[in-house]
Amino acid sequence: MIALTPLALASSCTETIEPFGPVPTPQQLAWQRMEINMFCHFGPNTFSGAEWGDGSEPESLFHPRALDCRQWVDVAKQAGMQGIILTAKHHDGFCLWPSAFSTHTVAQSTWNEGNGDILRAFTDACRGRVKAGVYISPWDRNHPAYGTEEYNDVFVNALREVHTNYGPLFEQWFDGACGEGPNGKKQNYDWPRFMHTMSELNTQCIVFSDIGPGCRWVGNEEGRAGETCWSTLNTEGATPSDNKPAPEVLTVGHQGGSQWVPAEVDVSIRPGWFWHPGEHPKLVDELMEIYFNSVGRNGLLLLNVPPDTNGRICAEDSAVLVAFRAERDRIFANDLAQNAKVNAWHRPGHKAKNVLDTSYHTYWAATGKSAELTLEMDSVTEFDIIVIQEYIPLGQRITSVKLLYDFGDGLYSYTDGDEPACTTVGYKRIIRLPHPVKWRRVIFQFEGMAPPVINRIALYNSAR
Ligand code: FUL
Repeated sequence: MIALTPLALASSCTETIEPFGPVPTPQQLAWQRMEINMFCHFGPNTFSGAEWGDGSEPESLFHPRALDCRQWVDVAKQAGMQGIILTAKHHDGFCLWPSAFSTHTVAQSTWNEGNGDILRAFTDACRGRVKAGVYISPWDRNHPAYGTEEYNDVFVNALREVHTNYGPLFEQWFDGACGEGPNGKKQNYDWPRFMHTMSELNTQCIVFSDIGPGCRWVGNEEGRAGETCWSTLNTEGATPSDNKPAPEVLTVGHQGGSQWVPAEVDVSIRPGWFWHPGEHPKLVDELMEIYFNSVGRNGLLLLNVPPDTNGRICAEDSAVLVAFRAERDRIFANDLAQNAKVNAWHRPGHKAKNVLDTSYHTYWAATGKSAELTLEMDSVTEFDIIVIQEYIPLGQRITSVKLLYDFGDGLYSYTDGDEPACTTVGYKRIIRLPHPVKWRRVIFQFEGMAPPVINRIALYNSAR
């Protein structure tokens, strides 16, 4: 007989759970766990009132009066955000850094006598406090080479310049828009080359485009992921821009899709992407709705908060963001399931009780594709919000969740008939009930393409 050391005994009791299907890279996982990031649209449009400048704007138009990128970071942090993505170049072609590959940049402006560099100020302000990312529009309505093969070189050079001289940059945002340039021609974007350049320049960077590879467009700009939202997508044969899957497909993703390309939900706090006088931010309730429909549906929320003509985030917007954070903190302060007894069949070493702790990497591994988990309390309480998190490092598996609850006189179903409470779960699913329900026992019935692996379940009462 072989004598087992305690360590060997412990490890022999913990089964290794194999991943199912595509899984996130460590960078994609870290990205998804950021949950909410800030988008900053800033450039000549901030001063002209346009949403899409046509590239003929004089460089002198761009003249922030009191630029303060540190204030953007302060606001983002107060709002609970961990990353900011700046439009270093929008469709008008104006570069917020003194690019050597354009004559339409901060260097030609009168701001700081042409010696200023917004991208530098931005990345310096972010360093050590939040992660910095960039949006660089391939569509360029100013560049004389746009519409010719030479422009692809220009664009690759600009990418090289930004990712070599600034950073580290955690996300590169490729807008899929492709319109006409100053000579009336559209560009044939060399997407394989752009993507290849990114993989050469910055292996840590999450590359956003309509179809990834780091993360994908969610198919709308209203702040809404699909009720069903897969982080997997079939990207074979597709390219960003003209040859992308239909927006409604991007909203949902593909069950069993071949690549891990999670949804990023970009939406603006204001009616426009750029700051314009006379426009106002959304209300806290609208932002909460967006939060539930994005983060609560397995997406990452990229909330645009555009700096104003001073080069600062205005008080009205930061006040709403602080209130938005306070509302999330209030709702999610008290997990009512914390002291529950948890019961479920489990794989060795991956107990059901792991769903209650807040350590990310401990999880419950179910024994079959159909699995049931019960939470039981000593007394009756009320809840109206349920948070479920699949342990996505092992893949996205769950296809439906049914919910039964009981406060003493029999089992109730949250939905009518056989309807599930939700379909996909993924990184995070937040189910909202129309009104608080009393419970002593809640039963979750999961169905998955593979046995569910869940690292968190929590119950909240939003009315408190
Ligand atoms: C779109 C652009 O056309 C808008 O101006 C904005 O930048 C948005 C985030 O993406 O494609």
